[in-house]
Amino acid sequence: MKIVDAEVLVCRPGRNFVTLRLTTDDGLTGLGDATLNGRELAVVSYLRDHVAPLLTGRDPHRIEDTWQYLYRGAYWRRGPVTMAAVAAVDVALWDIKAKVAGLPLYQLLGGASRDRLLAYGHANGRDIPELFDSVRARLAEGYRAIRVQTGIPGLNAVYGVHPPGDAAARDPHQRARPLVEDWDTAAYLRHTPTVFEAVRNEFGAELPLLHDVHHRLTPIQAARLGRDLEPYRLFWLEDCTPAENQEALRLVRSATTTPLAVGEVFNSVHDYQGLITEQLIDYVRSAVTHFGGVTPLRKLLDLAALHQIKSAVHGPEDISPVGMAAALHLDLAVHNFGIQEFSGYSAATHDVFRHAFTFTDGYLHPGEEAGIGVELDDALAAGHPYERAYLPVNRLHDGTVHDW
Ligand code: GCO
Ligand code: MG
Repeated sequence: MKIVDAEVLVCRPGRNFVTLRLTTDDGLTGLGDATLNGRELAVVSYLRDHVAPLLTGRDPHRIEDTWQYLYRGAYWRRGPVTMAAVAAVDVALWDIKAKVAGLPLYQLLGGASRDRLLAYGHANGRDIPELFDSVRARLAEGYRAIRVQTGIPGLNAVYGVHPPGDAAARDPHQRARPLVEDWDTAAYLRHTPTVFEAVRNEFGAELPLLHDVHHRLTPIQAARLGRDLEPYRLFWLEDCTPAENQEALRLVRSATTTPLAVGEVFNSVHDYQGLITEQLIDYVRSAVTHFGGVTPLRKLLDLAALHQIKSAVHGPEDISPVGMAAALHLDLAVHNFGIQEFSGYSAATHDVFRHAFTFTDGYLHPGEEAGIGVELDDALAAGHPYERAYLPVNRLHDGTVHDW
């Protein structure tokens, strides 16, 4: 069997997605997600101009060799663009191999280690009443674990918070020009514990609550927040400080028992090294799409398992259904599954990407279709052309750019 075609499809059914489709000489196809929110066309070029010419003629069954060939053969290793492109190839090859075997991908990864996958969804509100309505809406949709993000008194636009029902504002992650959000760490640190006290008083002690700090605190500020949130028993505090500085997590870890989740912006096991071996985190957040594919993410999760660290694969709406499906197959197979983020998709996205995975009663399952269980409808995709879009930027009151 040989790869005879590698095509990169870009569409925007509500938000931009980049999809690689590989075709073999006997007509089998495999899909891979190459979406990098805000820098999509960089990955398109990496695939079209540099990788695709190397794939035609290769044996699609040689997944590990192809991964090593693309990783080591490029010379310039790692980074979000490179690893999103490599991931798309990796997942497309696993899709093909599973289709040849006539099995859902998880069966090739060791079979099911569980019956279903606990999901978490996003609740947010500009204020507490709006937040409560959003939590109730997620509970009504079946979610059994909920990420909580709120507005902050004195700030106009904050990560993860958008007016209910406002379609344009609902998508701050995809704007024609970067939306400028504002930030005040002191106000955030004062306000956030009061939010979780209110949520616990309203929704009880058992509901798993997650919170994403989104890289914004210094180590000591993150330590303070982790300690202040201990009474509310969070499921985790995510990206509490920019984790390129791995020393920072050592300080935070020594100060608080609030569980820590890190890694959605990481694209290599080397980004995690000390965090895992020194047990400084509790969940690893990388997505199949941004970590180079199923092949390396499985290896990362096996390393994490040695340190009782669990998976929590990144799954917002900018991970396409192709990347989501690949994650669910891996989630089902590994022993140290933790939780799966699932924000859901627009109706147009569900139409363009027909998928076998399901979300029922708060749990996900990849389905039993051979391969990863996703097909892309080219005709429908063509009706949703790419439009350049940017993630927001974050500024302090004095205008200084801050981490978003
Ligand atoms: C999350 C992430 C997202 C990112 C987005 C960037 O935890 O889901 O932080 O909200 O901001 O994926 O493209
Ligand atoms: Mg996050």
